[in-house]
Amino acid sequence: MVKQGKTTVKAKRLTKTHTSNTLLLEIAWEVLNQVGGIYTVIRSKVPTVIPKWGNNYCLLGPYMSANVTAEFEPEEPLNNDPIGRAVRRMREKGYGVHYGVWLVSGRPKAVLFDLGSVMHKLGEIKYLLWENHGISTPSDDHLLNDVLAFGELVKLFLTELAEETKDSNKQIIAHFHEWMAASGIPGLRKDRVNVKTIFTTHATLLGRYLAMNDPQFYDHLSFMDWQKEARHFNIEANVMIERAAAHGSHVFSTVSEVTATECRQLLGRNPDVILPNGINNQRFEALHEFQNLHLENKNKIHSFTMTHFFSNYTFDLDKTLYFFTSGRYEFLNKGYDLTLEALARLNHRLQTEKSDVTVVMFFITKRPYYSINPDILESRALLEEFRHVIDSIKKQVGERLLFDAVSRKDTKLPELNEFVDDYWRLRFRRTLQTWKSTSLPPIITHNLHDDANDEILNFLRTSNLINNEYDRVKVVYHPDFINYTNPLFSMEYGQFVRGCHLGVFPSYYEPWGYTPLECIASGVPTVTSDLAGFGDYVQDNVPDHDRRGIYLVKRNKKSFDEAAGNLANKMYNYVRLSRRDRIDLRNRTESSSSLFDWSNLIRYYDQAYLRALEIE
Ligand code: U2F
Ligand code: UDP
Ligand code: G6P
Repeated sequence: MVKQGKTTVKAKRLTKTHTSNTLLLEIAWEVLNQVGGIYTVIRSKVPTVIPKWGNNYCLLGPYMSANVTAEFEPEEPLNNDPIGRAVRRMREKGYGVHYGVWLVSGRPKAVLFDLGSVMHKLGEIKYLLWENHGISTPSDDHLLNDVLAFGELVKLFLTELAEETKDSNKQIIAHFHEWMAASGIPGLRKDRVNVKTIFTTHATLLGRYLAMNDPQFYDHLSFMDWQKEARHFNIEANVMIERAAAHGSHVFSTVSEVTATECRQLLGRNPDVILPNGINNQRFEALHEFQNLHLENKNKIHSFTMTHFFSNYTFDLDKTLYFFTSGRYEFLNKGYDLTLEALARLNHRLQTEKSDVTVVMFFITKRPYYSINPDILESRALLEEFRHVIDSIKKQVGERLLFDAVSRKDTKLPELNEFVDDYWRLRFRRTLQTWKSTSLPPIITHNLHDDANDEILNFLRTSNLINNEYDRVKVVYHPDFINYTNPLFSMEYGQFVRGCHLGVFPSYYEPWGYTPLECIASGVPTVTSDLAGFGDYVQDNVPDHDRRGIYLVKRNKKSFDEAAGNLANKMYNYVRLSRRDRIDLRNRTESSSSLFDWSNLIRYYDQAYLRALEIE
C-alpha cells in the first residue's frame, strides 16, 4: 500500500519488464542549469533512478553554455540507441542538439538543445499556439520566447524518438517539470505523438504571485478568477501555457497536497498523483561522526559570535543556542514575519524568568547590499590580531619557561608575566583598547540598498529587538547566502546548518521546501508548518514527528497571533532541553532522514509511471 497524500492507494509494482520496455525522459529547464529547487529534485534523484532504468533513462534540457563545460561530457550518439538515433535525425534537420553525460552522481545521459537553432521558426510556433490552443504570446518577452523555443525542440525530438521506436515494443514516457519545460505538451497531444506525458508542477505561477500579495490567500483561493488575476499580474500567456500543460498531460501531478489544492483552484485540474520531493541521504551521511561535526561547526559559529558581540558585552557560550532560518527573501511566504514575532515573545519570556540561556537567531537570505558593515570587518581583524598576539606571547613564555625550568636551582614556579616582552604587553593592551566598543552589536551584517524599507529591519527596530545586553534573544541578519568565499563565517552552508541547534521554517506559502529536510539529514531539529508541502506530508505520514525533532507550526485556519504563540512555545520548549536531551534529539532527528530518502519516496514516481503506461 502507498499512502498518497490523504488517501491510500493499492500499489502495483513497477517491474523490470516495465523499465526495460520503456524509455523514460525527464525534461526540465533546470537540467544542468541551476536556478532553484527543481535542479535539486532532478539531480538528487538520479542515483536512485539509474539502477532501475539504466540506459533507458535520459534528461532533456536547454543548452546553457556557461554551465555546460564543467559538468557535461559530450559523447557520440550511438546508432544502437533510439535516443542516439533521434539526436542524429534532429541534427540532420539542422537543429543544435548536444548529447552526452551529466557528470553528477549516477552519470545520466543528457540531451541539451540549442534554443537559437529554432528561433527562426518562432513566428510560426507562436501562430500555431494561438491557432490551435488559443494562447496568444507577447513578442518582446525574452524568457517566454526561450520557453517556446525549448518546448518546440523537445516536441520535435520526442516526435523523432516516437518515429524511431514505432516498430519496436518500446513505449516512451516524457516527464515534464514546471511550465517552463512544458510548452510542447499541447502540440504533442494535438499531433497524437505516441508518447505518454506526465506534467509535474512545483508551484502554480498564480499561487506564488497571489500568496505574496494577499495575506488571506487561502481564504480567497476558492473565489479567484484565474484569468482576471493572470491579467492583473501581466502573466496571462505564462499561466495559459501552465494550464494547457496541466490539462493536456496524460498524468498531471504536483509535489504536495497543499499545492494540489492550488492546482484545483487555479489550474482547474485535480492532480492524479502527488510526487513528494526526496533527498539523497548519502550526500549528508556522516554516520557516527555527525554529533562531532555539530560540535566542530558550532565552535566556528562561536568564533563569529565572539567577534560580533563580545566587544560590547559577553554571555556564556556554553549556554548559547543557535537558531536559524534561510531561503529566498519572501518575507510573508517564508514566514519571516511569524518567526520574528515568535522571537520577540520568546525573548520576553526568557527575560521574565531570568534565564541564563542566550539564543542567537540567524536570518540567512539574499537582499541587495553595498558592502559588509566595516565595523564588523574591523572586529574580525581585531580578533585576528588578538590571536596573533596571544600566539606570540604563548611562544615567548613557552620558550623562556623551558629555559628557566632547566636552569633553575630551586623548585619554585616562576612569575610568568616576567617572560613577556614590553612590546607584546603593549600590543596586547592596545588591541584590547580598540576592541572595547560602546555601540550595540549590529542586527545586520551588511549595508543594504534599501535599509529604510526592509521588513526584517523594520520589525526588529520597532519591537526593540536590537541586541540589547539584557535581551536573551539576539538577532543576526545576514542578507547573503553562506559559502566559503563569504568572509564572515568562512563555512559552507551545510556546515553552518550542522553547527546550529534548530532550523526555523514556518512558511505561509511553500509547495515543498527543502531547507527543513536538509536540517533533518544533518541531524538538526527543525520547525516547518502545515501550510508547507513538506510539513503537510510529515503531518500525514510521520505521526511521531515531535519525538523526531520535526516540529509543525499550525498555520492552517489559525490567526497570526495563534500561530506566533505556537511557534514561540516550540522554541521555548527547545530552549528548556538539557544538553543530554539535545544530543538524544539530534540522534532521533538524524535517524529519521531515511524516511525522506529517494530510495523510499521514489515509489510515488513509480506509481505515476505505471499510471502513464496504463493509459491507452
Ligand atoms: C519550488 O521552488 P523553486 O526553486 O522552483 O522556486 P522558484 O521561485 O521557481 O525559483 C526560485 C529560485 O530561483 C533562484 C532563486 C531561487 O532559488 O534564488 N533565482 C535565481 O537564481 N535567479 C533569478 O533571476 C531568479 C531566481 C518550490 F517553491 C519549493 O517549495 C520546492 O521545494 C521546489 C522543488 O519542488 O520547487
Ligand atoms: N541555500 C543555500 N545557501 C544558503 C541558504 C539556502 O544553498 O545560504 C539553499 C538550501 O540548501 C536549499 C535552497 O537554498 O536547498 C532553498 O530551497 P527550498 O526548497 O527550501 O526553497 P525554494 O527556494 O525552492 O522555494
Ligand atoms: C555533540 C558532541 C558532544 C557535545 C554536544 C554539544 O553532541 O558529541 O560532545 O557536548 O555536541 O551539544 P549542544 O547541543 O550543547 O551544542
